[in-house]
Amino acid sequence: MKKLVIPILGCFLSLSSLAQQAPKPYGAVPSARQLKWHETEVYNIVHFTPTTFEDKEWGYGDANPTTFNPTNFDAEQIVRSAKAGGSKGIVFVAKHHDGFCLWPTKTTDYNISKSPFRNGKGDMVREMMLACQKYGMKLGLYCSPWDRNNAAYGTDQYLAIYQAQLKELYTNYGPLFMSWHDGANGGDGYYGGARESRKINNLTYYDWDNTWQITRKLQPNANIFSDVGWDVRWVGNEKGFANETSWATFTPTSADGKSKGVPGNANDYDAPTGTRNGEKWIPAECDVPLRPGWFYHASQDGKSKTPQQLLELYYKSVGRGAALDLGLSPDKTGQLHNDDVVILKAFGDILRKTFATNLAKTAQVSATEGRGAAFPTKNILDNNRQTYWASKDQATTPGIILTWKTPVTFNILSLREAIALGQRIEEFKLDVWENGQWKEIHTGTSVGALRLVRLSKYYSTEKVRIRVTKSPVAVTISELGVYAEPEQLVAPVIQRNQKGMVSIESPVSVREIRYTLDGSEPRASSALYTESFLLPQAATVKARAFGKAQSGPVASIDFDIPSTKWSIDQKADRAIDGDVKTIWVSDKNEKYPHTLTLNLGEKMTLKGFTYTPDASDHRRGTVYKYQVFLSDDGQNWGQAVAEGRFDNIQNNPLEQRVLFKKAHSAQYLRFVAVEATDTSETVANVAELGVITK
Ligand code: FUL
Ligand code: CA
Repeated sequence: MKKLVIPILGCFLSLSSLAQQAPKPYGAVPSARQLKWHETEVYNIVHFTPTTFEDKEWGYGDANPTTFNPTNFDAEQIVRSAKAGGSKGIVFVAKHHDGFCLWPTKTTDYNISKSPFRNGKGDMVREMMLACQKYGMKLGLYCSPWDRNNAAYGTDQYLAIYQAQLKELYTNYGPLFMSWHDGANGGDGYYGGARESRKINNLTYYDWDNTWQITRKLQPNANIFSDVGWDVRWVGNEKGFANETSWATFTPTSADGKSKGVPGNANDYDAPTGTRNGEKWIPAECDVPLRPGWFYHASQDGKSKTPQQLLELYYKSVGRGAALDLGLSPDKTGQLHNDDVVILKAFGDILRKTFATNLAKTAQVSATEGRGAAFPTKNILDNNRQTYWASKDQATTPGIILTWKTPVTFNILSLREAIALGQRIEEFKLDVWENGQWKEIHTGTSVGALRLVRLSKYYSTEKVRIRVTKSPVAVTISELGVYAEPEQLVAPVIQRNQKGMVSIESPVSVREIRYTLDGSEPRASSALYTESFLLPQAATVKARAFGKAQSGPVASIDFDIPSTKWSIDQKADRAIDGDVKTIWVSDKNEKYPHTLTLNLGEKMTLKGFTYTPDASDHRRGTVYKYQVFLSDDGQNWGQAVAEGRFDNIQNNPLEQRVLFKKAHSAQYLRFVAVEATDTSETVANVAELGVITK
């Protein structure tokens, strides 16, 4: 071994004799590929296919390729906006469930060359790749295993087609940082004109063991994302966050629930937390769309998450050692809606401002039970995740103290472990110096790649102490930060109760809130909100907070007629009380179908209906197949005026808006829940049932 020689007090000592050994790795550790992925933290999945032009979430696979005609597609606008939003990569959906390939593939005619885009000469995957290269962003690709267009889907022939698509994508578009695979649904589709339901076994049909070897061979640095691994696991929900305690280690459970392994079943009980001392290093990715759906819908304009909501998701995903994969959806022009561009920029600005100044760098740093000169405290402030401070072996409760000459004001603490040596810390406490003594202000758990503590208020202090209180082995800390977030104006929360009273409130204190009822943007001259008011008719309420020099983001809610005069059977008042948090659940002793009959109190012209499912964590009975009937008298019912399925409702439990083929006049509406997303489920849930009259 080559010995480094450094002069100390005039004599020469070899560093290797001074240096302590590095701590032994603990448990499962990340691969080099995963270590790179951990540095990505925020990236964006982009959905843009014929499904955008059909205004759907899941294309059936029968859209004519000529409908795919973006007038102004601009990969650079998308990538630039993503980057402004703090993102370091794009996962481009090269093929979604509808089967339409956005590159000129040899595997199927159902591809971009048959569309008017760039006169049939276009290759959108390539344009995305070039834009990513230009802006220094990583590229990943998602090619949906479920293909609702392909005639071979469900048969043995399809696997070869799918694998050939992966080979094309992994060969022609440069190095990828991720190969992204979703839950691989099977079910009804066009299938070359068959229009039938084809069920497959998600765990065996795609032969993942061999299919993923294609990624390993052609893209050795691409992290394989799927429900449970190999490299990155789904966090188990599409809400965008991991649990407060979140381990990067994971032991997936197999399909039958009896053994362990990948591929295995995604289950939302384990995935958000991971497994302490799990068999493999498989950190979580939290995917969530910026807008309510993964695809663009004009009806969802104004409903994008606000920069402040994104910030909360950031702290609950990236700040818990996971990644945030934020969905972006270009509109029919082929660009992101300007509202989304503005939101991303504002979100990115807050992140940049917050993390620009690490107050810890101006502190004097001391530590207890350190491992010696080879692992100095300065390693936690050098912006290098590989260098770290460590405690002695056996020292599992060390502390780090930061001291400033004059008090600093902060609300964020950031900690990283040297994860190449495994995830070690189980619990730590944060203290501030107040009135001549330590005051404990926070207890945290798992750290791993990153733990961000966002305190509920700002603290001013001249001393901060971090105490590790539980770890099975010696502790490592690779980076430490103390930050202050800039103060913000937040979108107000608009609500209307069953009596028709609208209230508008800001989650943080603001000078004033102004609102409009005509769909226009609230300005400094719009109506000032002082107290709740009656809104007996359908209207769009928009509201925004105004600060000293600037205004906040706009909150917008499209209210239809209020439910003041309505009544409903089955004791289902919770389904019409205007509150999505109160849920009606059908009688446990009854089986599907479940029926609710709504009396609107008077005859009116109905254009459609809405169903809002329970969105809570451990919900049961999300309705998938439905029928709707209308009646004048509650006795005579004609044929169904609407029937179908709520696309992707299980993973993304949003309000579903269904328009009838034509408007009907009626006083009674009957909602029939035909089947749940889980076909073995017996109960149905309804958070809200409503009508569309506007
Ligand atoms: C899910 C899909 O079913 C959605 O349509 C979307 O692509 C989301 C990112 O993954 O599994
Ligand atoms: Ca370091």
